[in-house]
Amino acid sequence: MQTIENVTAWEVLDGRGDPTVQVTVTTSDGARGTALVPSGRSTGRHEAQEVRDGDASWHRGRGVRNHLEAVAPQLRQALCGQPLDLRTVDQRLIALDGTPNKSRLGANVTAGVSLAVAKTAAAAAGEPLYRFLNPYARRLPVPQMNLINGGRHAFNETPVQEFIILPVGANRFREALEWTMRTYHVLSRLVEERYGRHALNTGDEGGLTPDVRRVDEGLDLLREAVLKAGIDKGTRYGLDMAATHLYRPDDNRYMLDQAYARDELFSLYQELIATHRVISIEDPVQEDDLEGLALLTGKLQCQFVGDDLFVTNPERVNAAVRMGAGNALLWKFNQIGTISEAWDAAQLAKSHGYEIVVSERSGDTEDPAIADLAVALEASQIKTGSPVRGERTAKYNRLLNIEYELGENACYAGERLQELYG
Ligand code: 2PG
Ligand code: MG
Repeated sequence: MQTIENVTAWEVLDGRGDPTVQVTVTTSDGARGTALVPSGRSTGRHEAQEVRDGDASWHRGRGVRNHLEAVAPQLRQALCGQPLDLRTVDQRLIALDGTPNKSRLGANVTAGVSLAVAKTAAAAAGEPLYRFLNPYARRLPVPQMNLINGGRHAFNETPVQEFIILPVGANRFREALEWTMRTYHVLSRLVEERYGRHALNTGDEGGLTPDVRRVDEGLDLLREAVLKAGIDKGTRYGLDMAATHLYRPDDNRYMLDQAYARDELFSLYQELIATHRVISIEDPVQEDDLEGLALLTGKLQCQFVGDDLFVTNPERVNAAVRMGAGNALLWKFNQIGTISEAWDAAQLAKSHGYEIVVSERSGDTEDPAIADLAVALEASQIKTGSPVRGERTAKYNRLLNIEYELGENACYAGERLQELYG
């Protein structure tokens, strides 16, 4: 096995123009891997913590250059000369950090080092990342295509964070992508007619930004576009409620077009599942209500995805599994801060029948690695926004490349989702 020769960490920018971490790892034999770290805005309180400089004179306090300068010698001391082995490196990072939530080194730093090591190891083996991590990987995920952005990802009056289509009936990934872009263009015309030109401005994840106050209004709009695009039969719908950010703890209500008590919210979901072909709802309740998630999962036939609720943390996934809370894991490696811990969270979830939805962050970068990770994890879905911004197309184009590379061996996860949720 090769050994790590050097680790460098620099400040670069993410897709929102905020500073983020770039890490490059090199080995004595000349292998090399570079990773860029994404950053969330609708973050969960149980996520591992980013560390930023807080120096108001540099990128509004969001800089990371001073912190990187401070931790780089420690990283080099802990890792240089060590074998190029992802698990060993991740263990060393966890030990060096020494906190329960990566708040000393910063999950932005540990996630960068961990991913850069995974890429370097793949390069050293002469394999693409997905195949290095899983030699049997050949399934392309269904894109959960977020066409309308709201909540913290857009400057509009839309309380729901993400209105999503799932092209489950496509035969291949490339067809799924064509279907969704066709729908995007039809939807753009509808949105312009009804909400005005300003609603064509895109949110953080490339979705359109009409003011959609009611949940059914957004879903109706998507359905109309899907019908006009001619892909009605093979399309299902999803929502990311990001309910943590709708929740008012003082009166225990969720703020949508009106205030909803939890049981009223559940009735709304029941209605939407029955009438609007909704097969996936992410964070349907606030991040501390695993019990509510368990109730909902037992009651309704739908994919319930834990994001802020699970934070890609094996311990939280374990708690959820024991309670029967949710049936899908939203997988973001920087929520936990190392690839191996995130990998373990996915394997644990999968072993209990949970689906995996690999996800970007709203402040993402041109690093396409989650495409490889989704294929390696055999995730049935990926969520990476609308393909009209570079940090989004980076992932879709990488998936297209993987599909071409796999050739006849490639398959598409749409059928699986249809079997599960009709
Ligand atoms: C989410 C994510 C990504 P953020 O809530 O699912 O869409 O948002 O990266 O802002 O946490
Ligand atoms: Mg979410």
